[in-house]
Amino acid sequence: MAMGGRARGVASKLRRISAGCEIAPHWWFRRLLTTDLRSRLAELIPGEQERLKKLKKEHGSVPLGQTTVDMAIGGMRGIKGMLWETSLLDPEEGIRFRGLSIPECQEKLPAAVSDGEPIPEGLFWLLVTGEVPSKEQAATLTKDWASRSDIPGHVYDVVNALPINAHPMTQLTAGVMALQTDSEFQKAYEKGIHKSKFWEPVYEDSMNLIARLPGLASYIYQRTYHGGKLIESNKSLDYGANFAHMLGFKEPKMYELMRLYLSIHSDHEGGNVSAHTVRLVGSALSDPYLSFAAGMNGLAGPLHGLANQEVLRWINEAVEAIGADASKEKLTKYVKDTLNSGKVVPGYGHAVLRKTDPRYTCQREFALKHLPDDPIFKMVSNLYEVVPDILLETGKVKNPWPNVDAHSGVLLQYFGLTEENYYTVLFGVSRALGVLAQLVWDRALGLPIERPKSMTMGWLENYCKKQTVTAKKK
Ligand code: NMX
Ligand code: MLT
Repeated sequence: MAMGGRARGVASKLRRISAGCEIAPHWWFRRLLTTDLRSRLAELIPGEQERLKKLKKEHGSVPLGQTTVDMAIGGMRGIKGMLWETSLLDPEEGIRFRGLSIPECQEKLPAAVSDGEPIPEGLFWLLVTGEVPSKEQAATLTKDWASRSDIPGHVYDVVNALPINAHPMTQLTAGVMALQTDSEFQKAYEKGIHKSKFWEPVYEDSMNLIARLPGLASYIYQRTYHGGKLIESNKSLDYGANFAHMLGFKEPKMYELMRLYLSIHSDHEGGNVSAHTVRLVGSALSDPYLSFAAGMNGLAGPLHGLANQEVLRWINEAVEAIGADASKEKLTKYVKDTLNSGKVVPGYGHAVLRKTDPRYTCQREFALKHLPDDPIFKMVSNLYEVVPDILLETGKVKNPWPNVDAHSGVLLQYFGLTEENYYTVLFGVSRALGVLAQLVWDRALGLPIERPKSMTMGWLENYCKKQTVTAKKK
């Protein structure tokens, strides 16, 4: 069997070390040997704290750009105002998780099957440490999460108190709030924990929450759509496959889809609504459950995570109205009718991206590999041919290209997960990986409470008048 990229890297490093060409730094061996994420994190934190201190001391007053009135009234677009370590978004190239693009993650991170998709455990290790984990390190996380995954009975009671037709995202946030009774951070804070140790219970809460989300989310699915049958978790499966299993799917390709899905939706730097909300709420030292639930309420908005549900509904309506094999002319009319009725075209556009989202591209590649002849996939491809030009014609849309949500529904539907109102819950389970990895670092780095300055219209008007007078005098 061919050696994977990481194994080749390790082998060549070992060769260079044993040939005396290179001295192995002690941390390099530790990095390979430590299979416990918390220990590895504890090793990394002091260095990162020093790095931040140095950055602040040496460059604290370097300006990062100018803020304009447009930015202040336009959703703070373009303001560089946050530190976020786990990922960085380039408008042209898309997301990089700790420096790795999606194809690089697919190549380097551990997979469950040969040439398969990365498992979320590997991605989480990468997000937390900045290091590509070994298979053993990722497997330790699988076990660790499985051991933390039991859900207290009252959580089901809280979810069950909601009517069956409550939106699955409402059920999810209620369930996460019910899990909060187990918060280690809250207990430790009440006991007077020293702030240098905040990250420890935040790590424990984050790991427990991530471990319990698939159980909670799959219960919501079973309860809402399949009569409430609880499928026991299969602890021999990895996180993504076990989640698919608890949702009631057995097809190995669905396991692969879930691994890919949970990996690519995890993080999209810090400014998006869900991530920024988790950061903001966490900055008040609200525990990870409170912070994550708040972020999920933001993800539930149709301009953010709920767009995946909107996309599939919109596509299914198109299939009904004009047929799955509709001509480009008919599709064009359908898209224009959507715009003319004062709605957005779901799954298209982005606040930061200016090219096709690589998360769309990798899902397209998955479809080309596993469902090339699916008529709905073909419609998604045909929409790609017509939507961007129509959006450009409006003269106002800054990014006419598809985002992650334009493609996810068609894949899920193909494998039998047809209930589109549930899709944002999947997004939420994945988003936990990124925002909670960062939340641990927020506390480890001692980031302060967030509090940007706001202004009234009157304040802005006066300020701008004064600026104009001063400019004229000069
Ligand atoms: N369909 C119709 N109009 C659009 C679209 C679209 N897909 N995208 C942007 N516009 C409009 C936007 O509503 C605004 O109009 P107005 O001036 O009348 O208010 C104008 O174009 C300029 O907006 P932009 O600066 O291009 O986009 P902005 O950064 O404000 O918003 C989104 C970004 C993502 C909210 C927007 O593109 C959108 O509403 N897309 C459709 C919903 C969607 O797919 N959301 C999912 C995003 C990804 N995610 O998972 O979170
Ligand atoms: C996300 O994944 O959070 C979305 O693409 C929205 C964003 O980045 O603004």
